Amino acid sequence: MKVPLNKKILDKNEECALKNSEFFATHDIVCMNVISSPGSGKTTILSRTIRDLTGKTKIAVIEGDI
Ligand SMILES: Nc1nc2c(ncn2[C@@H]2O[C@H](COP(=O)(O)OP(=O)(O)O)[C@@H](O)[C@H]2O)c(=O)[nH]1
Ligand SMILES: [Mg+2]
Repeated sequence: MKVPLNKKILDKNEECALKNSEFFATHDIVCMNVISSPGSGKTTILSRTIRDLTGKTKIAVIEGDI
């Protein structure tokens, strides 16, 4: 008899990600995750991108700190 000892702990996370993906797709939203070390230039590149796209498209940033 096989006794499973592990459980997928990211199930909820994947469910949530799928829901988000569907929402972005149906609303024609391009969503990207930017992750890198502190001081590597994330804020700089976002600020510049937002400046360049102002008036051309709507853009938003959600900041998360792991
Ligand atoms: N030389 C150089 N410095 C950069 C570049 N991008 C960002 N920086 C500088 O690196 C520092 C950290 O950038 P920041 O955007 O705050 O990094 P974040 O912590 O990833 O948000 C700042 O002093 C920026 O001016 C780049 O392409 N070249
Ligand atoms: Mg930053």
